[in-house]
This record gives sequence, C-alpha cells and structure tokens, in this order.
Amino acid sequence: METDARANFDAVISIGSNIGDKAGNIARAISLLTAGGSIQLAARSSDYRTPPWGNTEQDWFVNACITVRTTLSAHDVLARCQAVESELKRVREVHWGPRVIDLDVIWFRGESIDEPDLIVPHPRTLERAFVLVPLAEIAPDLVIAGRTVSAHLSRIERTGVEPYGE
Ligand code: A4P
Ligand code: MG
Repeated sequence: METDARANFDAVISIGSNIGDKAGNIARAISLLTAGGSIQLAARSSDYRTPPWGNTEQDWFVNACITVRTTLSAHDVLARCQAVESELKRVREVHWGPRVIDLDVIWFRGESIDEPDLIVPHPRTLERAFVLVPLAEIAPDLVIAGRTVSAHLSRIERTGVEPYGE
C-alpha cells in the first residue's frame, strides 16, 4: 500500500460536467459535498475547460479537482459523491457520455481498493489530463502508483486543457 505522510488531506475527488451551467454545477457539487461537515474542503483547483475524453462525440467539459479531509471511509465518501450526483439530477445514459455532474474518488489515503463498486486509485486517472492538470495545481507532489502527479502529467498529452474563465 502506498502512503503519503506529507499529504494534508485524506482524499482527492475529481469533478466534471458537460451539460448546462458546467462551472455552476461543479461549484454546487462542492457545496453539497462539504455541506454536512463530514467532508471538509482542503484545497480546490481552478476550473479547466477540457476536450471530451473517451466518447469524443459530445460537448467539452469543465473539470476541477478538490482535496478533502474526512474521517469517513472510502466507501462512505463514494456514497456521499453519489448522493451529490443524484441531487444534481444527473441523468446517466451513455457510458463516458454527457453528464450534468460526475464525481470520482481519485485517491484515498494511499489505500489500494479493488472492489466491484470502488477502485482506488481511480484506474484511468494517470492517462487523463482532465484529472492530472487540475490535480497538479493543488497536489503536485502527491505520489500515485510510484510517481508524483507532476511526473505523471509530464508523460501525457494535455493539449486542449485550458483554464476556464468566469
Ligand atoms: N466506481 C469504481 N471506482 C470508483 C471511483 N474511484 N470513484 C464505480 C467513483 N466511482 C467509482 O461510474 C460507474 C461506477 O464506477 C459507479 O457505480 C461506481 O461504483 P459512473 O460515474 O456512474 O459512470 P461513468 O462515469 O459513466 O463511467 P466511468 O467509467 O466512471 O467514467 P469516468 O471514468 O468517470 O469517465 N472527458 C472530460 N474531458 N472530462 C470528464 O470529466 N468524464 C468521463 C467519465 C469521460 N470523459 C470525460 C470526463
Ligand atoms: Mg465516474
């Protein structure tokens, strides 16, 4: 199991939206996720405009990453993320397709979890600029799979991932 004693947070969550008020959806998701107090915001990246990854026949996304402090388990954090998705009335139709809001648990206290409903670190994180660019802004030295976030980012294509203005 990987550990990172320097991390001042317990979990990393990636947030994306490509329907409606994309940046507004992300802001609302963060408010909802942290509203109860059991999940506290440690840091929030800027918002980024990102080209669709996977299913490219869809609109561009706004993506951001947050780090949080919590005493909840990884499964409880996932459940809270899914509750926020439901609350924002995400309609899930197409795999890797358009979504009002999507929250993924990217990293959780250096734990390796491989269960049907939860895989951590999130398996596709290390090839996704839409996760690594925002994450590098708030946790560049976090070690995932033996390398820092910065090092992972330097190995992948990040074309089209740009700061998203207000
Ligand atoms: N699940 C397992 N591990 C995790 C985890 N670490 N975090 C399970 C969150 N969920 C996890 O996810 C399906 C199941 O994954 C859940 O039931 C949960 O138990 P989902 O979010 O309901 O479905 P999905 O999002 O359609 O599929 P998937 O595979 O999660 O897609 P991704 O990987 O989330 O990719 N392009 C850009 N630019 N920006 C994006 O944000 N997002 C996606 C979705 C594709 N392309 C994108 C973006
Ligand atoms: Mg997802």
